[in-house]
Amino acid sequence: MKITRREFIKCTAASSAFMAIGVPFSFAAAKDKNVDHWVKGVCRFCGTGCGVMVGVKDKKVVTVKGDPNNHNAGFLCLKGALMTPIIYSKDRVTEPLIRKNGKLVPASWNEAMDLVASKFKDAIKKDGPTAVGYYGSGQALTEETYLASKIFKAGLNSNNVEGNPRLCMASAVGGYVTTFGKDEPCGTYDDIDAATCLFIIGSNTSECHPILFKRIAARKQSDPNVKVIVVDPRKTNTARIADVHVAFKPGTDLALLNSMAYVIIQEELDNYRFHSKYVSFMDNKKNKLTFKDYQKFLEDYTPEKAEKITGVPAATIEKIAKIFAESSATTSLWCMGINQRIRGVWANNLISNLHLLTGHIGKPGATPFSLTGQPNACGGVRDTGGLAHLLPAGRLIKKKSHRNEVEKLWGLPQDSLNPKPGYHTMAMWSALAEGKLKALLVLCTNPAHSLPNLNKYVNGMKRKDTFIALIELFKDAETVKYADVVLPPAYWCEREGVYGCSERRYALVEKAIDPPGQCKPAVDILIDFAKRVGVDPKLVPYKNSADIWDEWRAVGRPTTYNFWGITRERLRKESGIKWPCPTEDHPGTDIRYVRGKDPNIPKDHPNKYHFYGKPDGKAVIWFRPYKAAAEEPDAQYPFVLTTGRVIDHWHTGTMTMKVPELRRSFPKAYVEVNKKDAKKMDIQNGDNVLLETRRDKMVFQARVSDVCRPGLVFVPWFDANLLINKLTYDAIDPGSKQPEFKICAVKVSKA
Ligand code: MGD
Ligand code: MGD
Ligand code: SF4
Repeated sequence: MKITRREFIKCTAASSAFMAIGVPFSFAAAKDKNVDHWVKGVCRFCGTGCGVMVGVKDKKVVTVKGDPNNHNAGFLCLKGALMTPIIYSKDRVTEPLIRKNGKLVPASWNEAMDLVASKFKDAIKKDGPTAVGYYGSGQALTEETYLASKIFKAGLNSNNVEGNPRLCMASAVGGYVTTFGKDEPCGTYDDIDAATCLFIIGSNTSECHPILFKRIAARKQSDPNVKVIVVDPRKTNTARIADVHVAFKPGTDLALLNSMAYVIIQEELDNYRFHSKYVSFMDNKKNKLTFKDYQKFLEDYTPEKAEKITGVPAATIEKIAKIFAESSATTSLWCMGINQRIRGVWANNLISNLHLLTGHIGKPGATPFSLTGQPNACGGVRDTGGLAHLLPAGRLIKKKSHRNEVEKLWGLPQDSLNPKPGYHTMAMWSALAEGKLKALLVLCTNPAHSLPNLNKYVNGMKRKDTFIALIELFKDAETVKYADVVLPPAYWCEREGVYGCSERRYALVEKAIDPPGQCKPAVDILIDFAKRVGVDPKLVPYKNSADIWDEWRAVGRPTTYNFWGITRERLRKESGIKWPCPTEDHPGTDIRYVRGKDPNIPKDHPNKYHFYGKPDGKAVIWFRPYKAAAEEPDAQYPFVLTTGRVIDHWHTGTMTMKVPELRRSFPKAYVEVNKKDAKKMDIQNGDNVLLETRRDKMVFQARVSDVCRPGLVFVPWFDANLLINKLTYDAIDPGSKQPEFKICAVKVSKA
């Protein structure tokens, strides 16, 4: 089905109109006559993980439509529907490139891989295994991240395995693990359809998870009693459908959430039967405390006190707390407004606190649901243990019993895995800047654009005595400028592998076409790398990515992730399966931690709820005090700068800028300024505005509106010509090590 220009314009016009309320369109109804065959896959972009069907004609991808059998029921947003031109962009890297005399020049695979291997071997010989590392992505396939992590941790004895999920989901992982003892959400997208209150905090769902927003909007339309609360300092498109939009002072979520808990208890809306049986109470020092202690802790957060911190009227805090607690089923959804903060883990805990306090958990429509950003941050990186402190399926590097279990599964001698966690992302890029890390393999991420406080880290990338091998799709990606070798990968549907989205759903991306030129699947590149660098061949015995999947199933089997039943054959037939899924005839799991729903809980378990991640089976309500952002506004830098996304661009724009329709809708970054602030500074729409932080300054065109609350400015970060990350701050959450992209102090003036 090749869509004609006329049909497309009709579709996009309809889409844009629908997009205003976030309702996407479906190509499903279009005729299929110009397609030879359809191949099943998953959208390349966001963590919603929509199922797609890729239309192939004459060995070329000609179109993409929504998979009617996946959770998206055939719908896609524009980014998903318009993926085709990206595949055929003239800017693809189609042959290996190596830097000679400062310039990247074509080389054979052999020459390029020999160079990469020799640099890694030299670094290890000179400075030991911690002088090398891998920096990956929540967009790489599960097989790729699992393999890279195994090659470095088991093959090279280096735990320097990180990736962009550290910039994204680390606080959510920290939140789930500290509250429930296990990572990943307990509910699924189906909860949206059953919720009577949707509490959306720090998520612009409409632009960043459009197909889920469609579901939220549909739910609200279906029942007038459904209430939507949006907590975001900007009046985003998501906020437009809110019954209550709380445009509070950025960075004050902790005070607001504690205050909601205070009101819930004060109004006797807590579920005592639930929390007295299934919850324990703990302070920051991990002292076990009581419900009474919790009440006392919350006295610092009466609505009146919280009003002073958050700028939200006490009556509004009371109102949203009551809606949250009184609804028959509340689902919370959150994303980067919560995670990208120096107290991101705490903020995650406090959202779960509200669910544990009210018992809004483990029932259809009632769940604390962290939205994942990337299509495979959950399945690929969090689950396979593709971070510096993790081993596969929730195991920890620091735990001897976990290491020993993995050693056995990987056929390694006992106690051979390195017990010391490697560098987390920001430490890794600092180590490169300081010359401690000598050689880095980078896959499917563009750090020279996406790291915070960029100047500092890019200076490190420029060092002559360090080596970066980059596996990258496009010549014009910012990081290519600093790479010593660039290796050409097969893209998305040019190779096969699994993606795992926000709702624990694993789905297969099937190969539809051959890659262009000399491009190779990353799995092949990694295996070649392992062989040349001297990794024991027994560690990489795979013939194809399906072999890696089977090993990964076996490695997950002894854990509560247990997805043994998700075989490749099933993935080919079904449009995704949600783990745990212990056997081949198991349908997958919607609700975790509830007897009869979660296969990890024996049918005869005495308790209905069992939080098996914790030794006592109880989830934790944490006492987390309010703490301000790392860099609050002051007299010199009086505004807050926040950064985020727009609907039509993906991250660093390397892919979406290749799609004319998407590029046209947002050709350039801009700065959103509140009307009242603009008036005071005599700034009109389209004027040049200078933004200056303690790290750098840059000029953007103004968009004057009431989207940002006064005192806040917003810049989208997709534009490689206006790298806003030169201005952002790299303070990190001490628990999750995730940077505070969402808040820094800035001076704003008319340029
Ligand atoms: P952001 O725009 O980063 O997107 O998805 P979101 O987190 O929804 O930030 C969300 C909101 O946080 C913003 O509206 C901002 O105003 C708000 N915010 C800022 N400060 C605060 C605060 O102090 N408290 C609260 N409560 N909110 C605050 C991100 C997600 O999107 C991710 S992580 C990825 S990796 C994907 N990327 C992506 C993309 O690049 N483009 C598009 N179109 N969709 C995407 N989907 C995914
Ligand atoms: P992407 O544009 O997704 O951004 O940051 P990045 O991961 O750096 O980079 C993916 C790269 O992989 C691109 O260069 C693309 O061309 C390439 N690529 C695409 N497909 C393939 C493939 O199949 N194989 C290979 N090898 N390469 C491929 C994301 C990161 O950014 C994230 S996840 C978050 S949540 C942060 N959010 C954020 C923010 O909210 N504000 C600011 N200011 N900065 C942020 N940075 C972080
Ligand atoms: Fe792709 Fe996300 Fe859009 Fe679904 S909502 S089509 S996964 S970008």
